[in-house]
Amino acid sequence: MAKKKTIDFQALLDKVDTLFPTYQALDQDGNVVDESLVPDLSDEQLVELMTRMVWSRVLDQRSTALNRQGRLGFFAPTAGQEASQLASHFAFEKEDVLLPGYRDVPQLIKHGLPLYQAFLWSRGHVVGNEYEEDFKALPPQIIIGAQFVQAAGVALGLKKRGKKNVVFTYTGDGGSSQGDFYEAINFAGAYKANGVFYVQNNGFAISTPRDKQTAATTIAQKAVAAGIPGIQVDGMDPLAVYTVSKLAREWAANGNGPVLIETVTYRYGAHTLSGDDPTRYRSKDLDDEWQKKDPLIRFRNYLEDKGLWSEQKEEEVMENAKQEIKDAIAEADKVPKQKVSGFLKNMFEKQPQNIQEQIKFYEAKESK
Ligand SMILES: Cc1ncc(C[n+]2csc(CCOP(=O)(O)OP(=O)(O)O)c2C)c(N)n1
Ligand SMILES: [Mg+2]
Repeated sequence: MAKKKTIDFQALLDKVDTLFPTYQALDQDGNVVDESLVPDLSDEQLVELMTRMVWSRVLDQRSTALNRQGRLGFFAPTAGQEASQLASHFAFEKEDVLLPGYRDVPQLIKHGLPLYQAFLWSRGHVVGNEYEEDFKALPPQIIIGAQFVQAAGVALGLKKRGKKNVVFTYTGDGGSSQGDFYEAINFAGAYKANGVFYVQNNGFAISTPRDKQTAATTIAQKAVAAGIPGIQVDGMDPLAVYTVSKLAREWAANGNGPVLIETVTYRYGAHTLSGDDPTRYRSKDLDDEWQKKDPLIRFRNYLEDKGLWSEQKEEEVMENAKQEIKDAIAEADKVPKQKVSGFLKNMFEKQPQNIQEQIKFYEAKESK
């Protein structure tokens, strides 16, 4: 009698785990641990990247204060995620299309959205969503994962037009459980569309921990079912995030199809400032452990060793950022209060008859 087949299911799982190592260039003290992941950036570019990350930390602090003063509306804190957000964005071109989530406002501003408009978006003011024709981005998506499906469509459009540009989009660990996430990477994979898809794994979807989100050891491995490459990168390491992003962009721009990148990161603050209290689901020990991995600490150490950064330089960057934010809030305050007619006008390129009627109706009302 033939010997019956046995299957070592545990070995199947263990094998998958070996395929998705975490890419890291700098350890938490800023020492190079993998020279092959250190990008060829000029001194000026390295300083620019650090400047953007410090700027983002200041924006986070000031936005929190402004929110508490009632001068901003919706705000999703970003501190801790600077490498994941700004070092990834740094790898893309102006002509690449950004589809951000609600926490990705720093990338959107660095892609070209004027800061005062970002503040108006936070206040729910329609002028925050009025983009210049040639600005390659959509407003931040609040529906979890929805931007992934839109990104798949944009990516296919770029491909069909023969563009060497890509779309890049971000969701979170929670977003990676949504149907939209799977549908998007599957579709983009099938059509080899020009997309780079990020999952910023900050360990929590509001209060739901990562281990309740999926049994998969990494989120990067979810790429396998879509037939596309998936990479897990240390999301607190700006150099590794940049290098992986740059290579992924090149791969996708050259028509090889999309890439999924998981950045392993942490948000220090609350989920949003609309009533979340992280002390109810996170321990201080966990917070402390992640603070030691801070992307600013390790990049500061790295740059100081090269003689490219100093306390004085950082002070200067922080002061400039504070002034820029102050000016942008003043500019946002000058924008007239929004009107219903303004909302309606922003809806369609060519207004259908019923919308035209409604605009007329509200304009008459608003002029009284
Ligand atoms: C379709 C949908 N379901 C639920 C929500 C409510 N919601 C807002 S944020 C969030 C958690 C998202 O977590 P994650 O994807 O990890 O992103 P993070 O906020 O951690 O950056 C949920 C469930 C939503 N906005 N959209
Ligand atoms: Mg999350």
